[in-house]
Amino acid sequence: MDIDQLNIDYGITDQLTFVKGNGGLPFILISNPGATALISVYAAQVLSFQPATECEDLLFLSQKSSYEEGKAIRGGIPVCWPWFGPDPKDRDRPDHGFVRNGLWAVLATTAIADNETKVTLRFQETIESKSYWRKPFILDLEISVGDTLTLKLITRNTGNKTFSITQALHAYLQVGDINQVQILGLENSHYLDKLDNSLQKHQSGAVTFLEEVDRIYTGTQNEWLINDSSFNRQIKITSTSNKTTVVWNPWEATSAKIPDLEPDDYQHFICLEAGNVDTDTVELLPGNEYSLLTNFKITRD
Ligand code: TA6
Repeated sequence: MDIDQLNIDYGITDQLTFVKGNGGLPFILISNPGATALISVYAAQVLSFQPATECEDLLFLSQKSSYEEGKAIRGGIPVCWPWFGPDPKDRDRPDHGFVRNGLWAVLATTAIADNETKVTLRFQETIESKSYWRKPFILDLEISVGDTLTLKLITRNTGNKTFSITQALHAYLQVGDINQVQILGLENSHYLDKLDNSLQKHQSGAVTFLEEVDRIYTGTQNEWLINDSSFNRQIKITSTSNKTTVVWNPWEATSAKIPDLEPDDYQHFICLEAGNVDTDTVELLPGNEYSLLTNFKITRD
């Protein structure tokens, strides 16, 4: 991608600039009175979002991440699509689908207001993507950067046969200290414990972290609050159209097996992922579209 041409076609004076990012990948820098953000066009991944009133980023981004075509960037908000987790057909296709490992196209950039900037990225089918998934589709991600961050993932079925997907916005949310974090909004729900043969278990109180956590909460509501007393902040997340919520922290032993994480990184993030996962599949009839929308807002008492 030609960075100069992208700036000519889509740059917005005083708000949005394309730059050559890590590994030479095209990145988008947004700076408006509401917030600053960094987005990788490769993978359509928001890497950083910091409201003007905050001194810490919303997102965790690993210092050891790869920035290489074909590899996932560790941190920010990867897009998992059209399947979540391992290849559902066991055909050795990439975990979490193929769009987090591919180059997207820039469709539009807009200054919505002085303090809000919107970018729309599109994943276009390629010969390589067709080797993973042959269904005709258009996938857009709209990213709105202002006082809050909003992502809208829109799947369109452009073929003449129904297809199904699972998906998630795999947000790596930065926290000050994992031991001082609780998630509210999942009380009295059920989850499948991926660390215990996907047994169904009951969540009684707030979610806290004392060990590795890898859970799929089913039939959930669409509003969560992360209390982070170390950073003295709350992250309020709202979402639409998802019935499942994934919560993940790899803790010490699993982190040690993940080469693009530092040993103590697990203390500084949790993944809370709004999605349609496991049996919560989305079926799309020919010509139909489906949107998954999530908003992130940092608040303080
Ligand atoms: O979202 C939770 C999860 O599915 C975990 O099971 C863990 O595998 C994690 O995602 C990260 O996956 P990745 O392929 O990015 O290493």
